[in-house]
Amino acid sequence: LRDLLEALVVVSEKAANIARICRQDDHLFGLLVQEKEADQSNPRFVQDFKTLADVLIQETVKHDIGNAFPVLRDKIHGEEDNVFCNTLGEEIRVEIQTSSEATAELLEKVLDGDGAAARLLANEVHREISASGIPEIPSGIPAGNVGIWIDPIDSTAEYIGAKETRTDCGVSVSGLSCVTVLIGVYQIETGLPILGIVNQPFSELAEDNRWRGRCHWGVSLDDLKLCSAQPTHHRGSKLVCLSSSEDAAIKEKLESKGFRLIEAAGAGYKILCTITGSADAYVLSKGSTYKWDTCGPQAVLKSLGGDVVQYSQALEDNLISVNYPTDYENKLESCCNRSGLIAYRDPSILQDIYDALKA
Ligand code: 2IP
Ligand code: CA
Ligand code: CA
Repeated sequence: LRDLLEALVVVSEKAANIARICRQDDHLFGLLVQEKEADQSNPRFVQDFKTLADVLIQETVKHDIGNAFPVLRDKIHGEEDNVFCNTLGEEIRVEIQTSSEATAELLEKVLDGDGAAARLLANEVHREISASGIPEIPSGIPAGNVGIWIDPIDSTAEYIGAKETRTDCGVSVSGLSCVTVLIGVYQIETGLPILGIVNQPFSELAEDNRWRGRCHWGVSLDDLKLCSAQPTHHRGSKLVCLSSSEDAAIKEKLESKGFRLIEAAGAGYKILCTITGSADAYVLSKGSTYKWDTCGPQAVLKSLGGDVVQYSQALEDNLISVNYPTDYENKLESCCNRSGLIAYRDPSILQDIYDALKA
């Protein structure tokens, strides 16, 4: 399990590098924000560079983890599909090759002959990275095996739009800090997450005007709980993160019971705030998140004694963890966390939340 954790931390760092370079390299950034008119662009090539960045990150995770752990190769799932269909109806499959040159060659085909962009991206995909601070873990990968969910970029809208809005309590409402790379490992037997990575590529803007990231991980398998994060308990009012699309009635109920509410972008980011202690909980009454949004961050919360439970069940005094089935036919339908969710770190907050919501 230690080797898997290390490999996932490393590949999440690669993912964060790809996300950062697409914003910090002038040439790639130009591609990222351009609005292509359909008739101007070459229909043979990928229309939309941001989708390529997403897919490339996901394929990098699949490639590196699949190579290091061949038994997991068929069990790695992600939000994105790696087959693009251009307007001529031709399929282009993005797959990581064995060398940087070969990956660049493939990317160049997808990128309308843009060799410079292809080489920059391929360099990051094949860069050697190491991780530090990964502890010994006295446990193997569970028998009966595991599955993996990847959200290569959560908060794509913030990744492109990036209007920084911070609050006085350390939670960002919008902007690059809401972008996360999410990787979660769940145990097939129980359907529950056991290992998770939440990598925040744009955690702080350093003096050299380059972004630095932060990587959080957690392991929660039976009694074994290990976490990279040291939650800092924030003082004052009980703080709950919500989606900007949350119902007014729910906001009113929480506010009337003394909760302070913050509408922050990104499902992964809202759980991250709950992990770090910037917030106490994330409440979502709707089915607007998916398995790839929650698997990684839920594992980290579990490693700290928290969890992500189903909202509608919780209101009936039924604590059911969000869980991860292995069969899914219609991806969007069966991967949806349909019952909404409540993410918390400290279980004692749950009662207050129920009391407010049921009032
Ligand atoms: C989205 C993204 C949105 C979030 C939604 C996620 O993922 O994180 O911000 O909505 O739940 O699925 P909200 O910000 O209202 O919580 P993606 O960017 O990967 O589509
Ligand atoms: Ca997402
Ligand atoms: Ca995404």
